[in-house]
Amino acid sequence: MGYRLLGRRQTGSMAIEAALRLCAADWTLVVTPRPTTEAEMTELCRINPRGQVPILIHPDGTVITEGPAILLHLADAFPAAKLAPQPGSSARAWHDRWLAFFQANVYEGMLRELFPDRYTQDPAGGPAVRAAATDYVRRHFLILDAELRPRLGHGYACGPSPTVLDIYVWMLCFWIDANWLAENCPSLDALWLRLRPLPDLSEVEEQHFG
Ligand SMILES: N[C@@H](CCC(=O)N[C@@H](CS)C(=O)NCC(=O)O)C(=O)O
Repeated sequence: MGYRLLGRRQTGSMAIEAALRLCAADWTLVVTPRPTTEAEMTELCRINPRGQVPILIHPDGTVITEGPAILLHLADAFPAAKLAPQPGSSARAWHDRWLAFFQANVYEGMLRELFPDRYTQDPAGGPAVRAAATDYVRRHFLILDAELRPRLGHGYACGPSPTVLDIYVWMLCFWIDANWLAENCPSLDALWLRLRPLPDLSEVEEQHFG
């Protein structure tokens, strides 16, 4: 039996689907709608106590959650796909630093934009949480844009072929205002536009946003 990915459209499973395709893994998607009842939530929490997707189940049954952990596992398990620099190298340290940076700041900030009421006990506080989150997300996009600017002459963040860092950035670019991105983050916008037509990525885009 291969990998099983629990995910659904327009969620963090988008990057995992792209990586599974790029490494030609044996996998199936288990479409997992957002739980709507307590029983469904209890069931999902048996697998991931956070009740969130994406969840990758390894062929040996090991449960892997947290997008970057899943992506780095796939990069290491399928080295021929060159989805990350060699483990232990300084290039890998740089790569993992910015992957972690993007999850901790951008992805989590986007969750505050999407679900502001979860981040305040003030019943009227949602709009202020959302506005602050939008600023926060944009500030961190600008930091990564400046970091990538001198590197993209190589093609992608780490050289001539995309790594899971590029794939993660590709996914999160769908969740930010495209006009703001084009006007303020020329490096990330150029990277996004270079990644979108790649065959595996464009098929995943179609499944999530088509
Ligand atoms: N820290 C997790 C976050 C995963 C996450 O927020 N998943 C969202 C979909 S993109 C989810 O399942 N949300 C449902 C909920 O929180 O109720 C990761 O980086 O993978």
